[in-house]
Amino acid sequence: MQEQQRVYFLWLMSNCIKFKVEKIKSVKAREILDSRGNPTVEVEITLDSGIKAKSDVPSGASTGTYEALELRDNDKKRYKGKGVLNAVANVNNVIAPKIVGMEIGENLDELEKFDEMMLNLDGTENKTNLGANAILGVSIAIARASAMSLNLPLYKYFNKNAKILPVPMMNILNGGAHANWQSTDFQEFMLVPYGAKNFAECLRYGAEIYHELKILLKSKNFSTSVGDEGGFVVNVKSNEEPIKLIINAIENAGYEYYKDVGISLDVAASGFYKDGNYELKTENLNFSSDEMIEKYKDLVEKYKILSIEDGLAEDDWEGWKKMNKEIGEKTILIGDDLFVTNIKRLERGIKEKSANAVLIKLNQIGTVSETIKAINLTHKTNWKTVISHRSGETTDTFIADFCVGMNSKLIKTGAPCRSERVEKYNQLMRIEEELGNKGKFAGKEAFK
Ligand code: 2PG
Ligand code: MG
Repeated sequence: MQEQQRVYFLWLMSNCIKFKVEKIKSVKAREILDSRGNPTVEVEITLDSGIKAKSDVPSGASTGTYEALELRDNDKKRYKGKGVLNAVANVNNVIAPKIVGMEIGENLDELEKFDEMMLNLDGTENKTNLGANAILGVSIAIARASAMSLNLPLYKYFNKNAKILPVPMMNILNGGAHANWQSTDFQEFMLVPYGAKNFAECLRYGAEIYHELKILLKSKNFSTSVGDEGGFVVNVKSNEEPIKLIINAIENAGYEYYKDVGISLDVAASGFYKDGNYELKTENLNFSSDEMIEKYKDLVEKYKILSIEDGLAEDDWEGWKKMNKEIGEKTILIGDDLFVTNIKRLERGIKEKSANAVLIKLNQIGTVSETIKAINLTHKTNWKTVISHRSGETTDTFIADFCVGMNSKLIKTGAPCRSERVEKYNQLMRIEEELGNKGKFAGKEAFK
């Protein structure tokens, strides 16, 4: 064959392969363990071409009441009832037979078709038949398989022009349910190194401060053991003390508080909301909604807290409205348990002006497509999104790519410690490297 013909032939072949629509050859789910040693669902999809895409589903501890159902076996003889063999069987026996042989999608509309099919198969509002853990495992694996078959990095599957690297909120002091209620009532004290020049530097700031904090805690005879998200669990006497410790560590690491690195909080207030009041055990206080708002006003004034997540409980709609009116101009108010990534709750929040940002967790709603709708609505409203991990995680890095692909300027995925947390940050560094000059670190813009 002439050289020219040979080149043409090879070009033709490679394009035929590229444009050939692939079919799903097999779908296999299995039970694996998450970072807390609890079972979770893993789904593996194989395409005709031999491409294999895997996804591992995360799991929360301080879960919102209105989240889609995470199906557990409740068989007390296995994993204290936490097994997920039923969810696994739902993938293998109910979902797989429907989707094996189907063409894999090339765009998000086609992913939505798969998701809708699973929603119909389930037939309930909260995914109580098949389980959100079963459905989400398949949904993510399909998205990943589609990206692989298109030969695209995962973030580009969501948006070919994606270029924003998010600012991480790193949870370096763990309280609430993530520390077995042995520390603060507030659940998360997060470092936000938004003054760095790029993502990799941002991560360096965070890790350096994390290590300074460890030295500081040791010098004050505090424990340096870590909680579910890799942050330290410290036996302090108030919910304010960790803020002071973190500022100290920031300065010890050679950074300027607020200019280089700020602080964000996830109070996770639903966890200590009892009979209409907020029970702050660390401080021996029982606060009304109004008193909580006063407390936040004070903290925002004193420390210029960048954002407060779940400052009030998931059913305290009146309180949220008031809180947003009083401090929504001064800080970012993020709804997590309040919205549970659910369009219906989000629409109510937008109407009532309850907050100005939304925490996005795929497994709260249970499909990639529904999550995308929640993000799009939030951005359309000019509210911010924070893409989030769960306290029970695996080394699956889907949310890193998803965050970049969805143009979200903020991500929270734990401390710069423990592989299941760090892997997401490492993936963001890889994406930053790949984007090169085209990449843009969100930096302080993320909070404007
Ligand atoms: C939260 C999350 C993640 P969990 O409350 O924001 O940090 O915790 O996964 O336990 O709900
Ligand atoms: Mg939260």
